[in-house]
Amino acid sequence: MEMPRTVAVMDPSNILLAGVGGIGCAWARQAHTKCEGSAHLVLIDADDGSFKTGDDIHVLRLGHALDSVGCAALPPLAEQRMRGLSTLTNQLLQTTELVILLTGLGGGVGTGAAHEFARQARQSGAVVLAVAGLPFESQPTRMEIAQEGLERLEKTAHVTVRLSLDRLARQAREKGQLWQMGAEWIEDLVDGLVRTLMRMGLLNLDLMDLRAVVNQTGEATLLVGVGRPDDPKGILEAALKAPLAAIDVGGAKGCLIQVEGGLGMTIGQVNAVANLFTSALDNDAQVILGARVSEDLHDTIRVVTLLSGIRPS
Ligand SMILES: Nc1nc2c(ncn2[C@@H]2O[C@H](COP(=O)(O)OP(=O)(O)OP(=O)(O)O)[C@@H](O)[C@H]2O)c(=O)[nH]1
Ligand SMILES: [Mg+2]
Repeated sequence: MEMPRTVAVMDPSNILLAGVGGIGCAWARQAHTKCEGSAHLVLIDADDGSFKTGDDIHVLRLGHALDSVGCAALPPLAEQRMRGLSTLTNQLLQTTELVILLTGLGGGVGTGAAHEFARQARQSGAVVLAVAGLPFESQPTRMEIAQEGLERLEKTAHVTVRLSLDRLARQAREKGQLWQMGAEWIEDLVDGLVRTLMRMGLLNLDLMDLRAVVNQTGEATLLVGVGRPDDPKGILEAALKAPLAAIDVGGAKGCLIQVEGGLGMTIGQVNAVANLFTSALDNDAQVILGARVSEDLHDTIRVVTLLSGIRPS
C-alpha cells in the first residue's frame, strides 16, 4: 500500500474526455456535465447533431459541409478523415496526460475513428482509457463491423473496457431510462477517474500510479461501485453488476483503487472496502490505494478500480 504523499494536482487541460461517434458523443456530453471545470471535452463525429459548445469543449468534425449525416457506416472513411485531422488533434493533445475515450462500435465513426484517435493520443504521450460499447446481440452485422474496430482499439489504448449494450439497455429499462442516456455507470466511472486524478485526497493517486498499473501486460478493466459506508459487500456487488462484457478479474496483477466517501468516512471503512475489492487478486498483485473525502457524498462510498495484467481466459 502506498503512503500519503504530496503530488502536483493536475490541470483541467491535462484530462481529455473524448466522445467518438453518435453514442460516444452522447455519453461524453452527459458525463462531462458532472466534471465540467475538471476535464476538457472533445466531441468527434461526422454528424453535426452530436456537437455542443462551451468553454472547455472542442469539436472535431469528420467531414465536409455537404455530407453532414455521418460516415454512412464506413469505418475506413472515418479513419481516413480522423487521420486527416492529426495536426489539429496534436494541438489539442499537447497538454493532455489522460484521455478517457467513449465510443459505440458497429457504425462508421466509432469503429473507424476511435482507434485512430487513440493512436494519435498515445503517440503524443497520453494514457488512453477507452470504453467501447458493443452492438446489441440482435445486430450481428454491426457486431462483425465492431469486432475489427475493437481489435484495433484494444491494441492501441492502454485499457479498453467492453460495454455490453444489451446489459446497459436492460439496466436502463429497469430504471425507466432511455438506454442512450441511462449510462449512469459511465458517468460514475468518468467522474470517479477525474476526481481521482484532479483533486487532493487522503492518499493521493497520481498519473505515475496510473501508468504503473496500465503498463502491466494482459487485459485490463475498470470496476465502479457505489453504496453505503457500512456495507462493503453491497458496494462490491454493485460493481460486479456493471454492464461490462464478461471478464474474469481473479488473476489481475495490477490494481489501482480509489475510495471516495463523505465527511464521516473512516480509514477503517476505506480499508474494509479496499480489502474486499482486492481479496480475489493474486498474492503478488501490485495494489495502489487512494482515498478522498468529498463533501457532496452523503452516507455513500464510491469505489473506482482499475484492474490490469489479467490473463486472457
Ligand atoms: N438498436 C439501436 N442501436 C443503436 C442505435 N444507435 C446506435 N446504436 C448502437 O450503437 C452503435 C454505435 O452507433 P453510433 O454511435 O450511432 O454510430 P457512429 O459511430 O456515429 O457511426 P455512423 O453514424 O454509422 O457513422 C451501433 O453499432 C449500434 O449497435 C439505435 O438507435 N438503435
Ligand atoms: Mg453517427
